[in-house]
Amino acid sequence: MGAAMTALKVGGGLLAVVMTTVVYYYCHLVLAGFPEPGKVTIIVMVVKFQRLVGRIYELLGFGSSLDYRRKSGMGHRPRIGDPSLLVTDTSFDGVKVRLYQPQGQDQGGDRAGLVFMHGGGWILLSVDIYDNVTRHIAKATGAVVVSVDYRLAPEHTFPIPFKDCLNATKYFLHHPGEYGVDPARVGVAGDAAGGNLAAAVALKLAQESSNNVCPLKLQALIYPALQALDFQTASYRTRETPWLDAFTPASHFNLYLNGNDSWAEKFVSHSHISDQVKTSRFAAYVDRHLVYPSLPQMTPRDDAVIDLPEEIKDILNPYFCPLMAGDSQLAGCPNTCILVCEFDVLRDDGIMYAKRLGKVGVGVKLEHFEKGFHGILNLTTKPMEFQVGKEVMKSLVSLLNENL
Ligand SMILES: *[C@@H]1O[C@H](CO)[C@@H](O)[C@H](O)[C@H]1NC(C)=O
Ligand SMILES: *[C@@H]1O[C@H](CO)[C@@H](O)[C@H](O)[C@H]1NC(C)=O
Ligand SMILES: *[C@@H]1O[C@H](CO)[C@@H](O)[C@H](O)[C@H]1NC(C)=O
Ligand SMILES: CC(=O)N[C@H]1CO[C@H](CO)[C@@H](O)[C@@H]1O
Repeated sequence: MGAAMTALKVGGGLLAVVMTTVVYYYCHLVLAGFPEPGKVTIIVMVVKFQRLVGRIYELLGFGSSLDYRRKSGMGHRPRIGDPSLLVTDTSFDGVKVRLYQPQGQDQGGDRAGLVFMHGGGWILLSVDIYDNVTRHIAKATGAVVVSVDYRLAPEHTFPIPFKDCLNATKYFLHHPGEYGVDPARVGVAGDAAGGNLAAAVALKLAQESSNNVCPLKLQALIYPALQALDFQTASYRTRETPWLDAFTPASHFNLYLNGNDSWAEKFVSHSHISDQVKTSRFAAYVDRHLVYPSLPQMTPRDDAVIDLPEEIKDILNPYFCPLMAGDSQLAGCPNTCILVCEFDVLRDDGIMYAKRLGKVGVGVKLEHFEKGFHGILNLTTKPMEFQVGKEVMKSLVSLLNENL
């Protein structure tokens, strides 16, 4: 009995080692083109393992795999004390926020302010997980940073997360004195889904203000997700990564829209919109010509019928998908910095937005990171510290210092 048990344990252990080695080398092969493939491989393995456990968790009836992903590894990290920064959890107009106020060197009410929307596909992550990112930005720029704890989908669908971000930003713009902030130096920023929310807030504030002039000084968008019309852009087709394929953003956009992802397959196969919509001005807003100027430019039809099913009609709403804004609306946007990564299905969304904003006269800086990949902004800390992650963070900080 004892011997059998020992044999079983040794066998199991050996099997685990062999499987891990095989998976490691397999991932390594797939990831040949990536920077620092060894570390990327470990991330892929952790992500795949988490997804697998999530599925088992769901099968066993403990809850949804989303619950598991929210609870597990991506859970709450402890906050680190730091005398140079006053960190407060509070609320702005009923919206929960974490406020980072740099201490010392009193700037007499002249500080810049930055409202930050975190990434995570509108369904995951939190101000806690981004604590290091927002803390670092506040310290490196001397700006007062507001990290918005907006409510998440699928429990809270569009427009709730957007409205939370909008309300928090407006409150900050209306009470700058309380935080020593110069109201003329306030910007918004965000990564991935947070970039979508930041861009939507900037569009909305420009629309609401007089003469279409945005009260914000800057929008800084890091690999933002900006459209749900075309999941077959060049980057969607050729820049999938093991942790972000085309299906994932399609699914997340759907969860944000309707609280379920029953349309996601159709989004990916481009069968969610009719041939009419494919010839409309909305399709021209995501024309590949914007990314590859050598491709012919699409001429939209004025009479194209916009026959979207009720359930998904908001994919044309610019506050849901900022790339769907018309040129006159885009012209009201504040100065813009967009950071995109080569290994990212969302690369072209960012490039298209930069090109369209530039065409209507908005000041735009577009930075493209050859070795960057999606999610790199929060991979700057040991043990998962990437050179390119540090470069993206460094660029973001200098862009904020120069433009805010
Ligand atoms: C956001 O602001 C609007 C208008 O002031 C208000 O009606 C709404 O309740 C606010 N939402 C939250 C979550 O505070
Ligand atoms: C998904 O959400 C939409 C909009 O709320 C609803 O009409 C539809 O029935 C839902 N589909 C599923 C499969 O739950
Ligand atoms: C980093 O952020 C991205 C979203 O931009 C998210 O998908 C990823 O899970 C995050 N990684 C960690 C370790 O929090
Ligand atoms: C304590 C900690 O995690 N610090 C890291 C936070 O992120 C910055 C860059 O974004 C790193 O330089 C720090 O080491």
